[in-house]
Amino acid sequence: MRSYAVSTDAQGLRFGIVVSRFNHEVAHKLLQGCAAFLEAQGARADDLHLAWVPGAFEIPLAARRLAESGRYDALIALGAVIRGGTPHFDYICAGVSDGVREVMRDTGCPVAFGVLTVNDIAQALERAGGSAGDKGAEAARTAIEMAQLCRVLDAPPAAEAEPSK
Ligand code: INI
Repeated sequence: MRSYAVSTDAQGLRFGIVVSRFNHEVAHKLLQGCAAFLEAQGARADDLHLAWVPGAFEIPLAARRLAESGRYDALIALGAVIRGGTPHFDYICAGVSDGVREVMRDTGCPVAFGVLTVNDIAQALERAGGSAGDKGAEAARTAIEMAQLCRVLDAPPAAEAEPSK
């Protein structure tokens, strides 16, 4: 069996990051983890372009505009949706996850999903660089890996497009 190479090298890649301002403390932590990971892997700060949106529900529209621009190797969606006492949570979660999936499907641009869907603020903070990991950094890693994989899969049939042994 042969596999296409996995790369987490972000040198020379350009990323669009869409961040929901809602639950801003969590959003800033996710962004911090995301940007730190991208830069640690070789991305230039100038190649990380941020689009702030009011809430997670608005993420897909901004992501679609960025994807359609053709300027980015991958996008990253960040935010936190926190369950309240009404079904609102379910509509926001469905809107953002379906919307991001549709952007990927319609444009072919990878979009890493770093939107937390949690029961309370404590669960959100745990996942934004706390005891349960750093979903911002995880999304960054996914974006790099998918950008690199798409490059290899898109390459003309030549040595570099061949799966390695
Ligand atoms: N947006 C979020 O990003 N997180 C939330 O927890 C949230 N809650 O709880 O309501 C939220 N709502 C705003 C929503 O995303 C839209 O901005 C709003 O409905 C206007 O379209």
